[in-house]
Amino acid sequence: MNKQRSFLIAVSLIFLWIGCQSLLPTAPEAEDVLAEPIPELTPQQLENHLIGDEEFGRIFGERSGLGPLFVSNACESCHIGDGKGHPLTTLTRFGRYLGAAWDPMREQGGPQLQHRAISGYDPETIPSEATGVTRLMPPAITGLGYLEAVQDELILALADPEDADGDGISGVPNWISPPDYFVERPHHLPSNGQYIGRFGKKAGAIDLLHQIVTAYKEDMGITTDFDMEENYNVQTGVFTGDDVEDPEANASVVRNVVFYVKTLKIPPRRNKNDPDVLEGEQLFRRINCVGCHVPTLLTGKSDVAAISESAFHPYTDLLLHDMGPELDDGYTEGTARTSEWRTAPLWGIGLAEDSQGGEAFYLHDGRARTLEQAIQLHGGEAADSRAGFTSLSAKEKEQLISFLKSL
Ligand code: HEC
Ligand code: HEC
Ligand SMILES: [Ca+2]
Ligand SMILES: [Ca+2]
Ligand SMILES: [Ca+2]
Ligand SMILES: [Ca+2]
Repeated sequence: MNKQRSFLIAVSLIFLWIGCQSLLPTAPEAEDVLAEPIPELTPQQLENHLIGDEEFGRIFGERSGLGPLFVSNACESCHIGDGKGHPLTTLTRFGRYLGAAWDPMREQGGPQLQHRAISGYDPETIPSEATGVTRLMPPAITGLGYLEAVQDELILALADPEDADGDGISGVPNWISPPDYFVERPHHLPSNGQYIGRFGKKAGAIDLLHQIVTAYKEDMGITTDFDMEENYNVQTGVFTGDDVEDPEANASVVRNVVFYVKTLKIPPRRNKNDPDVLEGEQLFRRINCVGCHVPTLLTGKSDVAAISESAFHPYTDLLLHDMGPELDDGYTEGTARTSEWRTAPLWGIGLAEDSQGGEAFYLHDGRARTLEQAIQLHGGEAADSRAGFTSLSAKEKEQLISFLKSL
């Protein structure tokens, strides 16, 4: 990533230069910046946040434990500026159905592909037996402390598995078997030993610790106190790790990174009171985008005062929805079906281009290049909502898009 860093520095220097030339310095407005802590943190919390930030940016190499198999070498290499990632930094996952049962193909290196390896090791390839392959783009990771603190009770109240209210939208949680280091908290309501997943595009991770320990291992090949197993290449039958002593990141490092992500601020809104934006917001309700993209959720108690018992606006219900055949990659996690995805939070969607290199890529793999295309690819439970969008006048469509861009 050194190359990328120096590229970024070079680019910012050029911009600085252009800025001086045109006498218009272009420091980003605070309201456009995602990579910032929640403003109300205590001095101690802010210090922990900054320590976590440092670790989040840490570049691993062969001498610090990278691999033997890996995808990239730093959290920040995929989550640049904490914003939505680029299709060049996708994670590839695969699996297959054995009869009715989903098989993540662990004996063949599933579910995640590590397409890179340190010297002396072979990277993985996608086995020909895999029937489902998906490419997932990094989501923005701001405001996640709020999503983590939503009580299971509320998520279950939003679910409507039998579509009792007849609006064509069901919505179910993804039930996930917890890893052995998982600690249940008062807001969890397990069912048969499984917990509601809420992070990842299929809602495969129960909490931030689960998501981040998995990222260290599967994305970078970094062992932690929580998961001491290296990423072996089971495809070639090589069960030797690297030469770096395990754990390569200890529990306090991992907890600091969890705290960093947990205390990143909510994406700021822009042009909230613009008349077109306000009109677009009404349309968003009228064509029932809110049936899944629920505007307001509530948190339970949290050790971070700002997060505790507050209302916030992520535009998700954290539930899985059948999005129809077009978004079905034949791959899945937990109890989700292959056509089901967790409602993508829409907060910060208007800032996507800033972290995607000035272009926009929407939906789980970035296949949609405009917000309109993203909506047109909504099928399944969202088909009525899509039809509602199609029947809007050109002006109304623009207003709806202005609203999305203000989020
Ligand atoms: C190779 C690129 C890559 C690396 C490296 C990486 N991530 Fe991610 N991250 C992703 C992708 C892609 C997803 C979406 C995964 C999914 O949907 O299951 C994701 C998801 C997440 C999420 C969940 C976001 C949400 O809204 O549900 C968090 C939190 C996160 N990553 C944090 C981290 C941290 C912390 C690290 C370093 C320890 C890290 N990531 C390393 C690509 C990466
Ligand atoms: C049935 C539930 C449902 C309804 C109704 C729905 N959506 Fe979605 N939406 C989703 C899911 C699930 C995703 C994630 C799909 C994916 O990543 O492939 C998504 C993704 C999106 C995205 C892309 C987000 C990103 O990060 O790339 C946008 C934009 C969006 N929806 C806008 C809308 C609008 C506008 C409406 C109303 C016309 C709407 N949605 C109605 C469930 C829904
Ligand atoms: Ca390692
Ligand atoms: Ca693998
Ligand atoms: Ca319903
Ligand atoms: Ca090691």
